[in-house]
Amino acid sequence: MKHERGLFELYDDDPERAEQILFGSRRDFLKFTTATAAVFGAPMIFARNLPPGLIPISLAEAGTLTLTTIPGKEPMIVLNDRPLNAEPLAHQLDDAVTPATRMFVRNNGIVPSPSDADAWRLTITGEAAAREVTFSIEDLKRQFDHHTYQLQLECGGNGRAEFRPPASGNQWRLGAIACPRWTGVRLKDVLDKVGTEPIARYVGYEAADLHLSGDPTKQAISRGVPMAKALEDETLIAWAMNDEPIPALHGGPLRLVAGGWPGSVCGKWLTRLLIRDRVHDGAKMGGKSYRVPCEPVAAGSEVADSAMCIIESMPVKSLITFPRSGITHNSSQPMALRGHAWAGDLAVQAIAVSIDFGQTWQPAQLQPPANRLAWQRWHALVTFPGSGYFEVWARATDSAGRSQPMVLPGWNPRGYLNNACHRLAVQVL
Ligand SMILES: Nc1nc2c(c(=O)[nH]1)N[C@H]1C(S)=C(S)[C@@H](COP(=O)(O)O)O[C@H]1N2
Ligand SMILES: [Mo]
Repeated sequence: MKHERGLFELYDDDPERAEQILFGSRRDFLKFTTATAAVFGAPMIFARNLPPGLIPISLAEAGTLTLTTIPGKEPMIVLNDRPLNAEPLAHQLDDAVTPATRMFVRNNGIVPSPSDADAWRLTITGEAAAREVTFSIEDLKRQFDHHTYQLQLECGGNGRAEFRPPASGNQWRLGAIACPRWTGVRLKDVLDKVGTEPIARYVGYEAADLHLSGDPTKQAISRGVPMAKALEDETLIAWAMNDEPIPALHGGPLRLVAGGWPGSVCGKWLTRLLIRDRVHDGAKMGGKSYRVPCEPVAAGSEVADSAMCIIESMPVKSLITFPRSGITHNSSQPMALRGHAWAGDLAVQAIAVSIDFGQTWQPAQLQPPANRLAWQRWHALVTFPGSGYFEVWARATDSAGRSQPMVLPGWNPRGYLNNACHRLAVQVL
């Protein structure tokens, strides 16, 4: 940890000195080595393409890989244990469908103790509800058609750790994304049955977790989605994840899932849905929470709350999930790569990879999604021109033609929406 912070600080304060330390007088030879990470004295064939000030990814990753075991999970990076917030490494996300054991956990409040699904109740109410109706999970299962979709869920703050100046909050790296299969009923079918007034504008959720202060009059989080998103086929009130009851850590026995938007709209431990006649004003809907400057601002700016807009669809993004960063590879063999790409409400149109710090790109093979709002698998084969230190970069483009930035996108006060290209360190022998 200490080493990483030191290196980032050095780059922030004095990039020229940082490069001097890393490369000495030869910019084509990475001379820095550490015992904890795959960093080595190695030539860099494409060194002239490495943008000045960009820290070689193997160094940015050095020393940060302390993994902790959480019940029901593979060892992960724990960012906070009160409340529990944890994320896997990129290579742990290699499954086409994310298993619970490898899914990140994001809690804002005190996690409720496991509850009896039979006793669980969900009440639909609000100023724009035609009436108030309370359902048991059994009622939902009996009264409505069941639907299963694979839906991506990414925390709005995924990638926050890279922002400079730093943004407060959990320092997510890359792993706050998952794409399990969810089963439940369509929110739209339930709203239809309850009845909504023409003034209906938003659906907000309330949940059973307590505010961190323990004060029962305060909510940990109560967000939601506008009617148009609520009425999409894929927006579910779900009781199952990957054909099992939703694990307690992930919001079981009942949660909302609206794929492609910040994960914070997907209320866990769902107790009430409010059909609102206005933009929902629950906890973490206002101020700087899950909101970004409506117009781009300079890094480090003060931004008035009135100039902040609610995040809706997440931006296009991708991960390299195989191989893992820091591996060694024999130069005589091509290297097989694979990963996922996703694009909020949109589909991914293309994905390309680069082994020369973005100078040239080669298209990867992209598969269609299992359904709308599910991430897409991609594969590529790259050949290295010799031995040394290389980085593999992946860049996806959405169906509207927007691509991932190669380095950090627009700074914002809370460090949301970092969709910069994923970079992998490879030592080629
Ligand atoms: N009730 C409740 N719902 C919640 C949260 C929470 O803290 N409480 N966190 C939200 C956030 S910010 C995210 S990113 C996702 C995380 O879902 P997961 O923990 O199942 O990965 O749940 C969302 N739903
Ligand atoms: Mo989140």
